[in-house]
Amino acid sequence: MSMDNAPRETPERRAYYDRLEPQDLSALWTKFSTLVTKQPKSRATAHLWRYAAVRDLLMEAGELITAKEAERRVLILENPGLPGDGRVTSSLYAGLQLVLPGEIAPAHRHTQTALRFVMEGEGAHTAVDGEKTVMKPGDFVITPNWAWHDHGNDSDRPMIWMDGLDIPLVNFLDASFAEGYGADEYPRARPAGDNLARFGQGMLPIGWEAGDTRNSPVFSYPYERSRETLETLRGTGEWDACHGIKMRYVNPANGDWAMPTMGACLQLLPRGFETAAYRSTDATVFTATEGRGRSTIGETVLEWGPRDIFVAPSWAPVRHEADEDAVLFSFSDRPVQEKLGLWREDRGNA
Ligand code: GTQ
Repeated sequence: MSMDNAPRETPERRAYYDRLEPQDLSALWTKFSTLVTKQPKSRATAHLWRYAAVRDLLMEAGELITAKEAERRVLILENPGLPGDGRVTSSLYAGLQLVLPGEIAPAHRHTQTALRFVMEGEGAHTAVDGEKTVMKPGDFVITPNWAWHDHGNDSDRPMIWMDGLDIPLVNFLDASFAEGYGADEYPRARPAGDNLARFGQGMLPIGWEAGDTRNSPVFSYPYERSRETLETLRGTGEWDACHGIKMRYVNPANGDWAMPTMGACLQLLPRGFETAAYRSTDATVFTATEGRGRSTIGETVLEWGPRDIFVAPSWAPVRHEADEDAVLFSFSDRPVQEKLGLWREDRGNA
């Protein structure tokens, strides 16, 4: 038998296979090459969601249901190759969440980890274990698993952010627990911005005992700072052929990714830059915060502008071209794959 082809089926073998099924058995040699593939064969496809189109539908949802009744008023970005599954990649979930002025999405917690990437609006907040963080476009905010969180909007404009969660991964492991707090807001524990002051300034409180460092003690990474970082590094001219200038959001307690199950990055592609083809085993969700360009993912060419969201499946070659200075936010399950010794990349000759 070869890795690629199942052994020939004979009438005797067929009759035998038919007798296995009622006994809840099957013969490995008939499905070896689909169970143990020579390389990743994702059902997920490359796809792009136009922000304007999703936004229109999300605003319609704003008239259909309150954030409170919905618990979370979100339109899920479903990968066309995984229809109906609530998945943007095989392991991850993404959605766009709307909180209207005056609304509260009530406090709850779950074993799924969440990230937020702010698309639109300013002045609304998310609270993690009773500490508010006020959000602006481009801010990256994390909600560690099992942390209480509620969202509120005291501003006078709609607030929309992208949610990324490890829902499919946690459900695959049958490890989902969730509970409501029983009140709209979890009691205020610390002043807004406390986490950033304590842990996000290149300093740590003296005598601080890290304890469980799987999640970053910083849960808000303001765009202003990340964007400035990219701009400062632009001056070095040290462009990576596959990534331009690309930074990952870090857990300052241990240098690891900010969350154990999802890794997030921000990258700058200057006007006219074309990246070399790159592939890796972590299927990745991208959104542009600034600029326009196109990404060729396998055979699919996706034209993107600000706030459009697109996804690249595992192991599909990705090339980005920037028509204007462009900034891409991205997230994937890379931290999980790295921990398990599964993560691979292929930089071609770059
Ligand atoms: O904000 O807690 O998009 O629990 C999906 C599930 C957001 C949230 C989602 C959630 C949340």
